[in-house]
Amino acid sequence: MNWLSDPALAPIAQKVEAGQRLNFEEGMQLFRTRDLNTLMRLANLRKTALHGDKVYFVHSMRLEFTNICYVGCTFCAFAAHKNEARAWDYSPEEVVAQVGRRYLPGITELHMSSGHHPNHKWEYYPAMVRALRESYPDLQVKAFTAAEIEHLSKISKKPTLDVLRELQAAGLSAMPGGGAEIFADRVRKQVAKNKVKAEKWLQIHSEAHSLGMRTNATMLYGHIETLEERLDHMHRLRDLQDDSLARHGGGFHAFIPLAFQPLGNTLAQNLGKTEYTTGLDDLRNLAVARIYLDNFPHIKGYWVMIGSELTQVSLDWGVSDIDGTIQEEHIAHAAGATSPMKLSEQGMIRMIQHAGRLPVLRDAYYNELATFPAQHEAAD
Ligand code: V47
Repeated sequence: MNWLSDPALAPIAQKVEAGQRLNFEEGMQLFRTRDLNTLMRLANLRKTALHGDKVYFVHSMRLEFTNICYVGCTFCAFAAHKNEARAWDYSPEEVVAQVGRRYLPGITELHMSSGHHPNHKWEYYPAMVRALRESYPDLQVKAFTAAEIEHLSKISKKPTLDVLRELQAAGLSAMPGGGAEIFADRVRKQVAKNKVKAEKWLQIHSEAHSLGMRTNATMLYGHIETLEERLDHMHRLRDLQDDSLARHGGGFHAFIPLAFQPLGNTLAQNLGKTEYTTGLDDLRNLAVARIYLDNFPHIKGYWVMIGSELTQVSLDWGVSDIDGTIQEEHIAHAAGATSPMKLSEQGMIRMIQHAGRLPVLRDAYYNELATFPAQHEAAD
């Protein structure tokens, strides 16, 4: 039986089945199609060709060392002025103490990103990484978005490559994918006009890749961007990944779509963007990413922003990684995320097993630490 209900998808399906790359127009057809069954099937095909039944997760901890930030991104509800009562700002010693407060045996990844603090000196940052590595030698520190790296370059008056090199020498393991937002100028001017430019964001990731550091890439969607602008964002990432793979033998681990959380930010207040993304838009976006970003090892379903129920469904839509247990998250929750603050390891295993997949516990480098085959068929 031929399940295809959109004839425009026939040549695209052939290409995906043959493992061939899609061009921009074909990517747009995937975004526009109403034949969501076929979109799901093709994304699942690509995901299965790469990873079989495996779905990855990490036992992790999140820490935002300060929420003080001068940048003023219009989607952000996390940033605070330093005189506000809700502002916080940890010294390197306090960062270590905060990690101690959240630490659980088995946690391997510490993911940190924060505001652009107006007063900290450059020395604060490598000192913090060093202090963490000394106190918790088994924790892999994945920290500092490309936007933060650019900020550190400005305050230290060092080129971004040197900033990365020195942070790596202090013990930085990998970089998260934040700060990418939407690369297209039209949108960037309205949502993040004082933040790192698209070209610089890409350059910084390229530099990290040249140092052998693996990074991630995000895309903040569901606000004022068009579907073309989403695909343009993915296209620029695909180009950079080609380059990094050719020149440095590796680059991005994962692409992570971030669903816009609409509360308490000026984008919501000034442009009336007060709605959460819809479930089908989230799934469609993940599926297009899985098919279009054919050189990315993983597409991440981020349960904090789309909820754990939809994240479980997304395992049929191209997702091969569901991030981590986290312990405490503040950026999305400040903007209205309705998910819990953390998940247990057991909860993540159950979510994956009950979707008929094989849970794989990984670390920040994607080393496989354990697998959890289901003992019996799940009834619920
Ligand atoms: O950089 C801020 C985004 C990012 C909102 O690399 C918002 O593994 C939606 O980068 N609605 C931080 N998004 C989170 C992030 C991330 C998350 C999960 C995994 C990884 C990874 C990285 O969150 C920020 C910004 O792009 N953001 N406010 C909001 N209202």
